[in-house]
Amino acid sequence: MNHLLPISIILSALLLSGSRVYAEDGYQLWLRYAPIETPRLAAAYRQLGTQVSFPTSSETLRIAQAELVRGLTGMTGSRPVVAAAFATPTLVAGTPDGSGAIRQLSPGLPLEKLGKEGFIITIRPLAGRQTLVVAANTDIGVMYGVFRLLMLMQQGYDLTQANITEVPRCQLRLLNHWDNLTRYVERGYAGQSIWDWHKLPDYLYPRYTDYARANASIGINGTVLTNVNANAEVLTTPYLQKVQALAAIFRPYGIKVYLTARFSAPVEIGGLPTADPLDPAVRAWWHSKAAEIYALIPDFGGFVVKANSEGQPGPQNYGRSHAEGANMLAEAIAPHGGIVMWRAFVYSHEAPEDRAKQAYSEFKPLDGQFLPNVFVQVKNGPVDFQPREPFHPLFGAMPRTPLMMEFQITKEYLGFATHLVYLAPLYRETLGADTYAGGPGTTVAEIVDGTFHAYKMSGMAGVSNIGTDRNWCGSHFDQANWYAFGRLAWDHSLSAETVASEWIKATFGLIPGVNAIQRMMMMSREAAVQYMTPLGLHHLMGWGHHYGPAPWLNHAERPDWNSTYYHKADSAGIGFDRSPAGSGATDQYHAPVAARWADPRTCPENLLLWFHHLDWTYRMQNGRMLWDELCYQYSQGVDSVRFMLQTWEGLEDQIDPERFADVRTFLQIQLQEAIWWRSACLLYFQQYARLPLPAGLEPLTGTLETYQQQRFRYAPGN
Ligand code: GCW
Repeated sequence: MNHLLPISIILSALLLSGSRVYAEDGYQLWLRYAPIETPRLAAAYRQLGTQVSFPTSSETLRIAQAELVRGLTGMTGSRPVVAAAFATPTLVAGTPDGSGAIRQLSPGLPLEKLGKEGFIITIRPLAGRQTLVVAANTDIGVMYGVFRLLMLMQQGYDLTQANITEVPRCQLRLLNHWDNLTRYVERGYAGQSIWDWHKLPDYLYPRYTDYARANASIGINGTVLTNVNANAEVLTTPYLQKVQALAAIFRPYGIKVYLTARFSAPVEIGGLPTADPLDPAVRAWWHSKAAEIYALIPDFGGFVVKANSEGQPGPQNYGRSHAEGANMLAEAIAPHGGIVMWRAFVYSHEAPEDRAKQAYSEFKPLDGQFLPNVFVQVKNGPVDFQPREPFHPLFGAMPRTPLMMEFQITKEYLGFATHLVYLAPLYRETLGADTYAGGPGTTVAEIVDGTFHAYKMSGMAGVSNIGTDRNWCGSHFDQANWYAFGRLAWDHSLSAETVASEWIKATFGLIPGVNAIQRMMMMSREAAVQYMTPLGLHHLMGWGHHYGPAPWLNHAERPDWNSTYYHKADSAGIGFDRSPAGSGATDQYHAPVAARWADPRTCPENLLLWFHHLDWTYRMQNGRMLWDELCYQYSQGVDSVRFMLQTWEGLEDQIDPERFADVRTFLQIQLQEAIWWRSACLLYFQQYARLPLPAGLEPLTGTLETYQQQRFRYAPGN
């Protein structure tokens, strides 16, 4: 038959299907602006677009206005009518300086509370009618307000009641890309680096703009382009010109660029014999490097530095302290308004001290020695982005040094891209933890946002999960983690549930399954903890790539890269004794926390084996012995994934086929891998426990030997 026929059929099918012409491939993220299917709401939103007063005197305002037009058109099906001013507007947006209407309304608006980035979305009478107002002190604030307004519309929010004032709680809300100049992303599971260094600065992918837009929509205001395992070459002139091109794209979106500074750069690209921070030639080199950077990028944000950690060079190579190293860089960029984010993720080859204690031991004595434009950037927990860790003891221990929170968005230790693990519960758990730094109720969040110690600077960084994959993050649900990081950096008091529900509605629409998806997301992190590392276990993953279980790992080149270092399972029991009788890590916490965690009876059971080595027959609070409880926990983790898969399968008629199928396949992979984790870990621990699996639990599959023989040389991200 005629081979052209199928093509014409396909074409007309595409034309007829209207908005369904484009497959839902995830590229649009949470900014889909799909048609609102509730007629009443769509009509109300359409009405808002009748006369929009929105003057645009800057690129930022042009972007904000275009976003409003795009959003309203998408959601209501009709294009709003926009001009600098209408006599009787339905919606007004702007600043008191730029918009006559806002100026007129401003005596009644709490603009003084908004600072440089906050905004108001409210209803005010204007020219005899109730008008929706988006107001801010700055153009960036207006842009944030517009993004928020459109997000609320995607939630089906009733704007007739709108009375919203938002101000970010942290000043700096940054993504940290662990992207190499080769485009390989360390711990990246979403393709290559989106920075195509070779084609920069001449060729600019549209994706760079889309990236800026997505970040701005959730309030992210800075991006560190390069890996903390740094390459000095990014500081050479040709690369700085490439960075300049990206900075120009990001600027109108309120996003500054930052780079990682390799401490040995003066030697590697500067031709100096040393990088000693106290050497005058080294200091002069960094001063002139800073001047060069700021001549190209006047609003350059500053440097992130990983020094004397995992083989990276640093001041200690020259017998100098972290403070001396950080201050040398800080001095070079202070005249230009830049900052230094000096990472506290240090642990030494030589030091026999418990790895969980080393950052505190190193940095606590340096409190007060850093220049005012230095942050110490601290991971959420003291080891390394594990599925569950206690909060890092430095939070609450450095009253004179602003601490920046570092979360990981990419899921290095949480199953990579194929496991559905929603991270807001993890972020919230850390942020909500009580440090007791100022008595009960001094949360990590209040330390980080600067309120408790009256820090002059505050910030949160998230290690990005973004790459060249069409869906940006390697999986549809991983987009929720990027979204959640941004939302919580903006407002850490938001609940994980709220953030999930916002994201679901924007991503999948106002479908009946919103609650079911929210439930899956909310249980997913605990599920991963249970099938990987329950009861405070940690660092049981494969060597190097960190893929899959390897509790047997005991031959890595450093003791603290071995799983056995962390679980210490033997015939007498399991767990790392960090009580005062053991490594004493509990002593790094404020007294009430230290006392509670030092005693297995009062230590939260979800951290039990983080802090204690206990007999296999130790009695848990529910009366089970430890071995049995471990078996139940692993089993519960697998069951939760089964439940998540079933839940998703029940949503087939509510989700577009492309995304439905992708997610289902990934959940099937997650289930297989959860079963693998459970069997491999329990078979391994059973050798020491010498106890049977409790009756009624499903049998373990496979043999320990075959699990131990598996190799994954090319697992991603390493
Ligand atoms: O979690 C570990 C990772 C390393 C990473 C390091 C760090 C960038 O396995 O890949 O290096 O942390 O945070 O510096």
